[in-house]
Formats: sequence, C-alpha cells, structure tokens
Amino acid sequence: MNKILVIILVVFVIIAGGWYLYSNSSQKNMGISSQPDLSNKSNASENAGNTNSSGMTGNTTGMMSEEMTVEMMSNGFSPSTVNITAGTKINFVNRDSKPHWPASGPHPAHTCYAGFDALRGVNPGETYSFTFNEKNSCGFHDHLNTSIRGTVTVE
Ligand SMILES: [Cu+2]
Repeated sequence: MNKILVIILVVFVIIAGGWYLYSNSSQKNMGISSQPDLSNKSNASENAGNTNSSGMTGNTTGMMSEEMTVEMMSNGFSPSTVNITAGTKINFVNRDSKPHWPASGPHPAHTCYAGFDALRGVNPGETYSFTFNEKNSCGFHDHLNTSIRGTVTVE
C-alpha cells in the first residue's frame, strides 16, 4: 500500500510541476505576441508625420488678379502652388534654356482640368496661356519632365 501511495504522490508532483512550467511558458508567449502591436502603432505615427511634412514643399501664392504669370525654370514652376478665382488667365512663361510642357495631372492623360495642356513643348522665351474658368483643384506637371510639379486651385 505504501509503495502505491508514493507512486501516486510522485506522479502528482510530476503533473503539478509540468503544469507549472507550461503555464509559465504560455505567459512568456503572450508577452512576446503583444510586442508587434506596439511596433505597428509607432509605424503608423511615423507615416502620419511623413505625410504632413511632404505636403509643405514649394512656394504658394494667393493672388486674386485676373491674370498672372507662372515662370517655368530648370528647377520647376514658380510659383508651384497657385490659388486663383475662376476666369483667371495664367501665362506660363519659359525662362529656361530647354522646352517645358505644362499640363494638368494625371500624367499622361491630363484629364483632371479639361483643356489645360500646352499640347507641345513651349520653347525658351515662349508663353503658353490658359484661362481657368471651372472651379477645380488639380495637380499639374511638365510633360517633358514629370518630376516638375505644381498644384492649381480655382475657386
Ligand atoms: Cu503629362
């Protein structure tokens, strides 16, 4: 009888010890699995910061005149962000030594602002004029160098 009691006791200790180790290791696993949630949150806040900073590039004008000039130079449009009222004519003057082709986004369809497309490269010293009669906000670019961009908002 005593031997059987000892065996039962030993088996009970082994089971209890095994359960204790198992519950400890499962707690460790839970701790590890909660870490990716923290890293996802920090990534999301970094992305939001990048979006805010990238929206502040270029210079801005808020002219209310019926006609204005945007200069096309080797480093881009000046001004590159244009806020105008409906009916304003913009003269895109080429101040560079190479041709530039102002056109509405998106490249290459140029469909955002109907009609806003020089349809050819504007040579140095030449001007492309376009009157913005519809209220809309569109990106525009140099069709010959799509890294040169701007935004026009017509209110
Ligand atoms: Cu284009």
